[in-house]
Amino acid sequence: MFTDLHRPRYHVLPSAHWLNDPNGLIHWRGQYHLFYQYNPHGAFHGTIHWGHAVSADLAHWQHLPIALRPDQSYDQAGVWSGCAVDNNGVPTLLYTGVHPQRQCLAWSEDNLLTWKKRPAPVLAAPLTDLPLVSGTHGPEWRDPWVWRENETWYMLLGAGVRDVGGTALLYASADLEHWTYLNPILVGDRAVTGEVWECPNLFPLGNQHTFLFSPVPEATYTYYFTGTYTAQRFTPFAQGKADYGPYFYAAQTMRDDQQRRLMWGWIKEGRTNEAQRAAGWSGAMSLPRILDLAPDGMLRQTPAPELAKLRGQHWCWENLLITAESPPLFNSPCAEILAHFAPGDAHRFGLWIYASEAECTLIAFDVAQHALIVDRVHSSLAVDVDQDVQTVPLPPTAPFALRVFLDHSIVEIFVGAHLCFSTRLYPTHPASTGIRPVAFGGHAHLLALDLWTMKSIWTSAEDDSLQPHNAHL
Ligand code: DQQ
Repeated sequence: MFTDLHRPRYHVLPSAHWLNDPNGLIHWRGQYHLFYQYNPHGAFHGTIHWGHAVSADLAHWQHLPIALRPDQSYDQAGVWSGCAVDNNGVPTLLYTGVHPQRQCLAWSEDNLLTWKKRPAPVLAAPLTDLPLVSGTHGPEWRDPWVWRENETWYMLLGAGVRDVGGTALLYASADLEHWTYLNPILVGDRAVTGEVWECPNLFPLGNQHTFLFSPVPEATYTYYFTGTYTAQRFTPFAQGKADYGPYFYAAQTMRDDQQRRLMWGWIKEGRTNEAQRAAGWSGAMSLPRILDLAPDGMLRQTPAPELAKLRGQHWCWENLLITAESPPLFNSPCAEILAHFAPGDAHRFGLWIYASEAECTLIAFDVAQHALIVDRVHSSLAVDVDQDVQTVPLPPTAPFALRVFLDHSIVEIFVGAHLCFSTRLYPTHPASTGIRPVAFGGHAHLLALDLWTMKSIWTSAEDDSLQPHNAHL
């Protein structure tokens, strides 16, 4: 993979094969632990294990051995998603074993390196009278999200009420092992928010609660509600998507020792299954994002400030009048860009990225629509990658400012803290790396553009992403 133009350098991903959801996020004795759904046998979803990476500074990461394998009678088809809690000093994982889906528990006695599994699931049946949506192997109820209030543990499981909509079922326990069913905290409308909710997360944020869920069959976006959580029921008053690009799924959050609420999502691929298998790898974690709430209840997101440790050389430009003819400023597929614009008479302005004679992608503001435009129609000469134009209306207070993280095939765009848009780009030419400001139908002002080249997150000895794949066989 040394020569793989598309492989990210500063997003967490395994040395090869398949990654999906973030799992078991926990800050333990000064280290951030990031587990993830992992198939060590190929770049496709199957034989799901829990991979494990660790970071002391939220910027540089190290791979640790696989944490959980499908090795019990109750999880032999896969160790599906779940969370981590501190059970009176014992790091403890709750996850869904398949098939059928059952809620299971593992704990570590050696600082999260190896895990012991309880001989039997902690919850083998949903215990609810609600008619749950079922698949071929039984009810869909999974992805435990667990927290403690006073002396009681609570668990949410994603599920769906047949013909009604997605839901999150609430359970209680005194010891994490014996659970009683309480009620659904809310039930969605199937036509609006899907049949089944995966990966529920519920946490206090500001003076409200935020609820994250990832609905199927759409399986494309992580959604959020903000609202009140009282008497074990959640009442939403604001809602949105955690990321408006169609690749940020199954997000999970954690609180660190600075009391920050951090979120990661699974960045899916934007190319065919065959292309993923041919590449030998699929999926990556998003960058860590810090969450807070705007006064209107909308979720605000800021990339973790620790990411600045990955910055290399710095370049800046100021007060450029930009038009359709503006020349490229720089060439890089691995950079952070901070760009502040002011409108002129152009109807649309922004940046070309990954640009060459043959390929280019546009990230722009449309003035009349007050929208973010991401145009991937000419992103790649390959035929097996996603190509489209996405238009996302911006909140009225969003600035004409872009913070863009380019990491080869992954691009994460932040418009202020107001809106995130992640996308996937697979240019075919090594020369498709141009970064060029542009304005259409007139001019606009580029007040300032700061650019930093970005370094790899892996320490050199473990630089999986930069070593030939066969170094790990
Ligand atoms: N991925 C896991 C499930 C979860 C889904 C299986 C979400 O536990 O519901 O890999 O992407």
